[in-house]
Amino acid sequence: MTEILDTTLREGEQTPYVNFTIDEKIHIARLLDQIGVDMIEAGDPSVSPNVATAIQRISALKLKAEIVAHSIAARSGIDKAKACGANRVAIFYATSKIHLDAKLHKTQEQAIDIIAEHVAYARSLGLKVRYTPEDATRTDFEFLVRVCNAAIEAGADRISFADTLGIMQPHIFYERVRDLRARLLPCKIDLHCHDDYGLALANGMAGIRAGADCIHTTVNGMGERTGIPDLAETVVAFHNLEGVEKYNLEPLMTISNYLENVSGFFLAPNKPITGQNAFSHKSGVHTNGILKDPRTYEPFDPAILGRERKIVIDKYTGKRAVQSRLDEYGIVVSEAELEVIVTRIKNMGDQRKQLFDTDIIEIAEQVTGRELDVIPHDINALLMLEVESHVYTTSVVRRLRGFTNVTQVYEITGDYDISAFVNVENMISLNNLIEEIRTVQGVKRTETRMVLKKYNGNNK
Ligand code: HCA
Ligand code: CU
Repeated sequence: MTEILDTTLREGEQTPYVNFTIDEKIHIARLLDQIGVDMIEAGDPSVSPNVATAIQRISALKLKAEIVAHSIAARSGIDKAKACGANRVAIFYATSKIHLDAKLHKTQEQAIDIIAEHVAYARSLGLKVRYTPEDATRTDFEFLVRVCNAAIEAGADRISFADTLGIMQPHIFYERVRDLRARLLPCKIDLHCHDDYGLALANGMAGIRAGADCIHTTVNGMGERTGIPDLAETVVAFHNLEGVEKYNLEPLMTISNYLENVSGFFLAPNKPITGQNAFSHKSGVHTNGILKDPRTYEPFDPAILGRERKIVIDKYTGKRAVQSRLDEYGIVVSEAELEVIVTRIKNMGDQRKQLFDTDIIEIAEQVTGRELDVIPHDINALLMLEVESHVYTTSVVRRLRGFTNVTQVYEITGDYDISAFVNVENMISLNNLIEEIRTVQGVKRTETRMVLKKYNGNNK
């Protein structure tokens, strides 16, 4: 049965400019446990006292997942892993010629001794041990087999076959994993595939086919350079394509969004599974198919992720898509009117990049000559803002007061630091205002609440 080790908290925190707080790490670990990942690599305790504390706190949660601490081959690191209460230590030591010569200044024989000694030491402390030959895919294969078997003999029950530089291709990786499986003493094989050529998940899936047991992931594919396989892509690919049903798909969007918020590392719109456009359809041919039967252009139902499909209206749009959008607003038009509306939309789309629903309704109003009062005007909304911990709340307040549409600003206690009342003409202005406020330096997170009805207090 395929296993997943998620290393958002270790490899993911190696993403340039990303650091998590201890509380954020705990929240991430809980969400990972809800998804049901088999192992959580919680950090390398030698990196900093906070990393060590986070591992300790996560270990104390007694989650279902096994908690792994990463460590270089040094007794001090292994001792820290033990002190954190981790179930397992993952000891890494590079094995490729270039790493041994240029970085570690060790011979192959010295490396074997160091690895076996530290694996045995960790075992003597009662820790389960994974050994990772870093840069394994550029390591002489015969040496790789020797070094891994030495680690297994010393007590490691897992080997992480690390494609540290992401240089593998699925067919080659398949053969390597198959050969490694055949030559290793009994152990589980993890696959740690970097995504430098965009092949990480494909390599991982090929490796699982070849007999490996576990694939490493991070939320949103974070990690050194271009990262490693994305958790959501991995879970959904294994679920839909390989029939692996043991993971809970529902929190995948939540954890992806949470990571975007706390890391400031945002997804490209075309990112598979979790990207904004993953279930958006644009051309007339596609949207027409989707409206008749979504299976025409959707590889799977977005509802399995709690997502909805979206039909983009612009110059590529066909009649059926426009009609369905007008239906959503309860606007009924004749076939002749619809044709004119579509022509105007196409003309407008030729000139402008993005069409909003208000534009479409405005066109429908012009064409039908009827007033279609479906879009709310004069909107009041309450914006809740969380401020970055290192930024003064008052400096954000000052900036907010500079926006003409912001009518009142309050510093508050609780989950958010500031609430602001805004008054805008329509939804587009509200969207634009929120976008602008989000770019204010120090604003970490916003939540918008639309005012449905306003009442005055008794003394007003
Ligand atoms: C690194 C180490 C590692 C380790 C992978 C693992 C890699 O180079 O930062 O322990 O499974 O990519 O080799 O992330
Ligand atoms: Cu890595």
